[in-house]
Amino acid sequence: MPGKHLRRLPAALVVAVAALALAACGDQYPNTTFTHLTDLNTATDALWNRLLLLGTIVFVFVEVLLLVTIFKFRKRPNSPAPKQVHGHALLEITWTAIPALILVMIAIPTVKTIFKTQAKAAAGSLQVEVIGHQWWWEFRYPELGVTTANELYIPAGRTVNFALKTKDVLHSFWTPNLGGKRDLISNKTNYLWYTPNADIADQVFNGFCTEYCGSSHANMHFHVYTVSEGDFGKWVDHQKTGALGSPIAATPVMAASMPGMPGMKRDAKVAAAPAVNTAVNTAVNTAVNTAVNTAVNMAADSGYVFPVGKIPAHTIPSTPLPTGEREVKFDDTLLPNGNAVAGRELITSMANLGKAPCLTCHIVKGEMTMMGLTDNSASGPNLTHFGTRHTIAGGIYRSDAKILARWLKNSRLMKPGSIMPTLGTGELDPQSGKKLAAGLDDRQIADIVAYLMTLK
Ligand code: HEC
Ligand SMILES: [Cu+2]
Repeated sequence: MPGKHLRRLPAALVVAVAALALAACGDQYPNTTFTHLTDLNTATDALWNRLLLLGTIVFVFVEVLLLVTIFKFRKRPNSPAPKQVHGHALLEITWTAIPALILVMIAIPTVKTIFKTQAKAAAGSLQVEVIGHQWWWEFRYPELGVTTANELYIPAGRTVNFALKTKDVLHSFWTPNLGGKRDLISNKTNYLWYTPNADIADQVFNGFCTEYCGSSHANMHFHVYTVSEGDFGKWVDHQKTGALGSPIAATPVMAASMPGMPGMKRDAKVAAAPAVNTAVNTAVNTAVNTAVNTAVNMAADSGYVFPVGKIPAHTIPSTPLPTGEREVKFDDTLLPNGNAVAGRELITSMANLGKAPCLTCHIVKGEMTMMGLTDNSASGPNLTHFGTRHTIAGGIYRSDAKILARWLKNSRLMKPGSIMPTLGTGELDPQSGKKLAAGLDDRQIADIVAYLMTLK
């Protein structure tokens, strides 16, 4: 009986609406964008509220009118033809004018907000270059000589101006809690700025790529740490120095403009690198090894690092180690005995050993073997202060020895599409379908892990 079902409809509707309203009351939305944590999100939220209110008024008005019309003027037996309104000038002007007025009421706050948030950032803002890579984020502070990856430090209370660029395809930069999102477009710089509220120091926020960019798009996260001005200063002072234990004092990072063909520049320099390496290596190795040893042994002064204890659970990467076909097997008992000095030797001599040298793709500022390479020529994350970062691989894994060892052995199983090659001996490279004949064994990887962890 259709009538019986119809009578139940209003009750079902009430239940559905109530369920929806209740669902909105939960606070299970740690990545919500409806916050007032920055000026940008405050403005966006105010606009959203205004449009939602206007939209709701229009919706209710139109629906009520519609229902009234349907019921009141429905066809009855013997009812005469209704009065026709075709050509009724007043009516037509009215129903054109009212929507126009509503659109004006929507347009004014929208355009105002667009102009406000698209204007140039205030002079004196902190400049940060955001460079998208498949599939990780590079963050540069050109005025401060700092380059880092996947973890962004910004001082609470100061406006930060992001210059958004990409090294390859389109990406999009979004920290829902703080603001965004804006695209990173090839051969063009986009800008985005916001001011984290002064009272949100010591917090961590999730960031995401929100423009499909290839096989590991979903694995392209980052984290934002809002810190006090004082802590930010300490962090910068340390990050701009060379790696701990390195023989070279801090050298200013090349002002970070993106060269058109970074790959070509790198290749030329890499070709010249081995000769330089051998000459300088011999000269400084002893000194460096002593220094690295010292760095390993002493409680290293790594400036300010965001304290682990203050990182909320929802911002800690929880990607499990791959299992089944994608599992990377590693002898974890080797890790506690990894030798940092041997690891460093290995990294700096891999070119000579005929293996894929880490330093063709990575910068460790202050290492002698890095001479001639600039930040702009690196195609992988800057590792100078790798040990001060809490996450790796586009923020999808925690940085710990077990995970790192498997990453070095076969990153392509750990992250689909990874540009970093498979490096473990006998490992299957899922991209070429071939097993790697000459690579690193577990012992060597354990040593490299130990070295990387000293890069505080
Ligand atoms: C062909 C270039 C290339 C070579 C060679 C290479 N890497 Fe990488 N490496 C990358 C890229 C690209 C990433 C970023 C991958 C991602 O997150 O998707 C990466 C990521 C990493 C990371 C994680 C860094 C972070 O902050 O997320 C570490 C550590 C690392 N590489 C160490 C090494 C070591 C050690 C070697 C040599 C044994 C090496 N890499 C060789 C390109 C390279
Ligand atoms: Cu993406």
